Amino acid sequence: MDVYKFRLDQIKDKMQEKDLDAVMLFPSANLYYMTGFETSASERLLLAVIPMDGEPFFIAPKLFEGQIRKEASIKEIIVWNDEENPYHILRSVLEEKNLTDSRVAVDDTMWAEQLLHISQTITKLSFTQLGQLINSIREIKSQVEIDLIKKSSSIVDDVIEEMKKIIKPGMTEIEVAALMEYEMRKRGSEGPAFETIVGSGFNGALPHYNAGERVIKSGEFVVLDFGATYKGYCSDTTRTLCVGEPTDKMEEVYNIVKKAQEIGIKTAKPGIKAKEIDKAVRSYIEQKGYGEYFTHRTGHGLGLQVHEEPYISGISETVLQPGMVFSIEPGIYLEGEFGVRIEDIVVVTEEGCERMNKTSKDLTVIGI
Ligand SMILES: [Mn+2]
Repeated sequence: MDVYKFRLDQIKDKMQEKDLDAVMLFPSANLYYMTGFETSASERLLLAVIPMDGEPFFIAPKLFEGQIRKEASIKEIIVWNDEENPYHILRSVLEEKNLTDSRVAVDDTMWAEQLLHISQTITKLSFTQLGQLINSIREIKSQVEIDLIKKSSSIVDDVIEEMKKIIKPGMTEIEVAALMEYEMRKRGSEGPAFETIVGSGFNGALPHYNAGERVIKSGEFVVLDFGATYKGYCSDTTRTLCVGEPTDKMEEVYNIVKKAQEIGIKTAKPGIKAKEIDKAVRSYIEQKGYGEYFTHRTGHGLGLQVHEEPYISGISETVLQPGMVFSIEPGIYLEGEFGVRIEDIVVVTEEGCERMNKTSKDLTVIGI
């Protein structure tokens, strides 16, 4: 069956459960997932509306008409031009379709400005968040989606191998990030899935640091955390490479993180709760005396977005099922000294889980 027809049926089942009359999608991963049309959000109102009864339709600026016709699974497109008021047009379309007095689930990332305009123009609509309803569909990946995430992951794996040869003391973090992004695109990626992290020395102890002008020195760790997008699907991996020889402490911390990450992978299997992975990983790090330096959850789901359901945290009651894709990425961060993080993406299988990243996790000395 056509993938978009299948997804439409799935979302309609959920809409029925929640007693919704329509779903309104804004330019987002959800819009791409449901229609095959991808664009970034802008000040021009562009929506896909999925009514419970009747056919879905787009309301879109004239300049997008051709692209939507080419890419989207939805055939009805109501266009507006730059001289018109799109909210008035939306109101008359909803009147025509008998939808002005209805319960609508809206995309979580819809701009407040646009949602407020809609609610002020069509006053009888009542709104709820689409969030969990569509996430519960998106968190189980199809084989086609799994293959795309694997391809995206193989791109970043290759880039790590490349960087092992390229990174030398004296380069800045930004230079390294630029080369990583170039190498990703060279391998077919549309662009980075998020801002590339190159954290050298003490910057590696800041988990969400990006990349700066700091010069990489010998005897330091450099944390590379980055992802590609491939046909919309993200990858996300972290390797901590050692430029020059590590100290005993660096080696000790590295091996604790590596072991903890492997424990996470061994724990992941269908039927357990996501929090059990976090617990297994965290208890090992605690037992080694570094518990207070592991300051974030163990992982996050990934697909069209780099962070999505299921989240692998100490409070996540989500029961793992085959087809769920997420990261396992413990870290230890010693402020002012250095940080270590190791991250793989895994997919839950019938028996356990499969790693999508294949690059070595052994302590690797480079740049000499
Ligand atoms: Mn990650």
